[in-house]
Order: sequence, then C-alpha cells, then structure tokens
Amino acid sequence: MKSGRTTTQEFDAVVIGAGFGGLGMLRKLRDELGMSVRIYETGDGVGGTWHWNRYPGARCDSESYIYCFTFSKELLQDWNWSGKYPEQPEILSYLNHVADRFDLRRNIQFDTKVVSSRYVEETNRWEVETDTGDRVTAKFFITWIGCISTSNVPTMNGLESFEGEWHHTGDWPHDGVDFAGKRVGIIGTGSSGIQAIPVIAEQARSLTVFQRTPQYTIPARHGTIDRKFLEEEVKPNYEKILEKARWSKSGNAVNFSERLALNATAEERKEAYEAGWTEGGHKFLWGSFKDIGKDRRANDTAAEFIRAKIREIVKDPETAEKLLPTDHPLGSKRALIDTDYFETYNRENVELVDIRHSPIQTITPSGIRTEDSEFELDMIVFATGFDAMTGSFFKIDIRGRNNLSLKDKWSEGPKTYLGLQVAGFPNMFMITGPGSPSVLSNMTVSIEQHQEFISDFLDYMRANDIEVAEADPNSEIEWVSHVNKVAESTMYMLADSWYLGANIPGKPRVFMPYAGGVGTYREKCNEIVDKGYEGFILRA
Ligand code: NA7
Repeated sequence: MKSGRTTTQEFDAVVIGAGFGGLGMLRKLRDELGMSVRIYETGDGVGGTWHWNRYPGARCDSESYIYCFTFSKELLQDWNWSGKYPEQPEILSYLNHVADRFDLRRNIQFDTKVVSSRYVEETNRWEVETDTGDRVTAKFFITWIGCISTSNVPTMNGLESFEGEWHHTGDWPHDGVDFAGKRVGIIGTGSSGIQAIPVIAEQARSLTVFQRTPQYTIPARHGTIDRKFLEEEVKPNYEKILEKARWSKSGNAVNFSERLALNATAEERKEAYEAGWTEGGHKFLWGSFKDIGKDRRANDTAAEFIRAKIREIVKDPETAEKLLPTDHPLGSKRALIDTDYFETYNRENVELVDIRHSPIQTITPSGIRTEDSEFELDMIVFATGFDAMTGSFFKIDIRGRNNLSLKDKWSEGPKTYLGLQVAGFPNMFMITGPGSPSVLSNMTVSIEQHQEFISDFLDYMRANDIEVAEADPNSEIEWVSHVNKVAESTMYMLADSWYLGANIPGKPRVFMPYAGGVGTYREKCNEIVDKGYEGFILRA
C-alpha cells in the first residue's frame, strides 16, 4: 500500500475509472441527480484506454463524428475532430476537454487504485479501500474499469534476461519510445499490432513481426475528416444520426446491405467487395452482403476476396502465403481495419516470422529464439492483447452478500443480468459489463446507454423509497443462457478469440459480450424498465 491519506468519507456513489464510462457517469449522477460521487482512477489523468494505449498508430475504428459523448448539444456542435477516425492523442484531448468543460476533475482522485470493495449487509453500503489508504463508503458501487484494459504479457521463457527494452502496447510509456536505429521485434497481429506495425516499420532500423494467426483486415482509408460532410451533413442532423446509431446493430449510423452474396453472381460479388475495399473501413462488411456474417459459404466468398488482395499486394509470394488467414471465418475475430498493413511487408526492413509453425522457444538476452531461428533484437513490443472483460474485475477484491467474491462467482465465466448487475452484489452496477453489447459495438453508444439506464434506475429507486436493487438469480441464469444462445448462431464461435477468453491460458471458454445488437439490447432494457425493472429484486 502506498503511504498517504487515510480518510473515511461517505458518498452516494463510488465509480472506478475516469475513461468515457466514468466521466459521463459522474456528470449524470452529480449534475442531474445531485449525488455525491467520487471517482478513483489509477492513472494520473483522465482517458482510461486512451490514457494507456499510446502506442504508435493507436486510433479508434469507429468514425470520429460518432465516437463521442452526446449528452450536450453544444459539445457536439463545438468539437471539431480532425481525423476520419479519431487518433489516440485527439481522443485524449477530447476527454480532457470534457473533464474541464464540465468541471469533473474535482470529484476524481487520480493515482489511486481501488484494491477492494465489500458490500456490508447491515448498513447496505459498499466499503471501498484504495492503495493510498482511503477507506470510504458508498451506497452505490459502479465500475467503469474498461473491457480491454488489463494487458496480457504472455509468460515467455527468458523475458527477464532480455537486455533490450520491451513494452506492451496497452501500457505504453507516456513520453514515447524511440525506435530510431533499433532492431525491433513485435509479437501479435491483432488490432494493436496491425496499427503499430506500419508506423514502427517507418521509424526502426528493422522490424520483425512474430505472427501466430494471420488476420483479415480491410484498408481504413484513414485521412483528415471531410469538413463539408461534418459541417453540412453531420452537425445539422446530429440528433437523427445519433438516434439511428442507438437503434442499430453496431452503434453506428449505417445502412446494412440487404443483398445476399449467395444470390449474387461472381461478378456482382467482386464488384461489391471491390467497392467496399476501395471505400474502406467496416463498410466492407456491412455494406456488401448481409449473409457474410451468417452463412459460412457466403463468408468464404468475402474471405477469398481478401486473400486474393493479400497475394496481389504482398510482392514476396512466401510472405504473402504466411499472411493468408485460413483457419477462421472473416469477422469471427475482431474485425480489423488498417493503414498500409499488408504493404508494409514489401519494405526491405520488415520480416514476417510464422510462429504457428516455428513457435517462440525462449527470449534470450539479445533477442528471440524460435524453433528454427534466432533473431537479434534491441526491443520487443508485445501487441498481445488483454485479459478482456473480466481481468480488470479480478484485480480488485470485490465481495458481495455473504462475503461472496466476484472471482469465485465468475470462476466458470462471467454471470450477469444484462451486463449491468450480478446477483449477490446489491447496488453494484457495471458500465458495459460482460453480457452487454459493449466490445461488439461502437463503445460510446453502449456506454451512454448504460449511463442513462443506471442513472434512471437510481432516480427511480430514490423516488420509490427503494434502498436495494439486485439482479434476481433466475433472471441472471436466463440472461446468461440467452447471451450464449445468441452467440451460438454467430461466426464468433468459430475462432479462438479474446471474446471467448481463448487468449488467456486457463480462462473458461465462454462468449462474454452480447451479440444480439445494440438496438435489440436497448429495446430489451426499455421493456424491463417499463415493467418496473423486471428481473431486479427491489427492496425498501
Ligand atoms: P488482440 O486482438 O487480442 O491481439 C493479440 C495478438 O497477439 C493476436 O495476434 C494474438 O494471436 C497474439 N498473441 C497473444 N498471445 C500470444 C502469445 N502467447 N504468443 C504469440 N502471439 C500471441 O489484442 P489487441 O491489443 O490487438 O486488440 C485488443 C482490442 O483492443 C481490439 O480487438 C479492439 O477492440 C481494441 P492469436 O490471434 O491469439 O493467435
């Protein structure tokens, strides 16, 4: 425990995390409900994910005009994004602007980790302890600890012996990393890897990419935002655009194609895929054919188009072959968009190593040894992802009724009602917890929906003299079973992904987010509210 203050203060609500989720929650509870709120934040500034993920090339893959808070019309009109996709430094500036504009910092305690939170039956309060010695109590305990914020540095022999620098993309040094003249190795080719690889390749002496699973990725066609589009189409129509996003499948204001790939001719398919590739971004998926997300044969037509593109772009046929994704359908892992990813393998200073066929044996003082080669490196970048959805919860000793620990309760995978509450943990709410659309959507849309749900719920409790709200264990069982059932009919079950916990050895293989879509989920939540918070046990 760090030395420091020891206080015993009482709040209406304690919120963990000062990213998008925590900042908006604080504003709502404090400014709309008049509650006393304290946010604890591990970092020394606001931003959450965008505070930590400062690796080169880091950016969001939802378009900037829709990746934002929507509670303030003035904020929507005033803020001008510069990139088509928002880049990490700009998102961080935006969140700092929001924190200042709405005077949020005074309720945030930075550089402070919550180490435990315990529900006390007799007082109906949560006792929260931090690593700085704070002990506070709150009626409501709300988590915004990030769905993908616990970095996964895989256990690798010899890492401690490595004499160079190493970094994880999710915990990047705040004053940057100098790649000049360095022989860099990067492990991992997920979203972070494919964003970082082209940028590091331009700066480093050499870059060796250690790839376990080849990826499908579509050019993002990132650039500066189209100002005419922003000023003439977005800003005057923001309300309509946002409403469409809120009721959509993915939290984006887009029109999904109604065409079926399997009903189209080979030429029609090629034309549609080519158009999606040229325009770039996720439109390749939603704008081409609706069956590529549902039917494996339809999916194969799109996957084969991408493989042909890889063969066309990558000049060395052996490297191209190694980059071809073949063992999982398109979209079964997180859909990726990139800037010059495949083109980067045409650079003289970039080498691709297939560690599926020649696994890493050990990290040595001077580099990485695989089964059949040795690579001399000055730096290793781990783009190896996160212990997603549950990892951050397990770093805190969270205990509900009868001292039940959340870690024990979730030992076979997360169990929640709507991804909002857990049976046995009264008055604890999760913003985009497991079992909600969260990581399968434009996060800001899902985050705001939860902020509204929680805030309305707390207001309802107050108006109706309800002291305790807790998920009914039966509703929880039904919801978990519904989440699994929805996932089973999707492509997501056909890949080893972090959605299923497959990237963490020993983690139960359970599909964690809700794949039914943002609009459907919102509808279900609204119905539950209309029925007097059906599925929650409410006590005076
Ligand atoms: P991801 O998407 O989990 O990608 C991690 C990458 O690292 C992926 O290529 C993994 O290969 C690879 N990996 C993980 N562990 C190992 C080990 N032990 N050895 C070799 N390679 C490994 O994380 P990202 O940070 O890229 O993205 C996370 C999310 O952040 C993203 O989806 C967005 O929502 C934002 P694998 O595919 O498992 O074989």
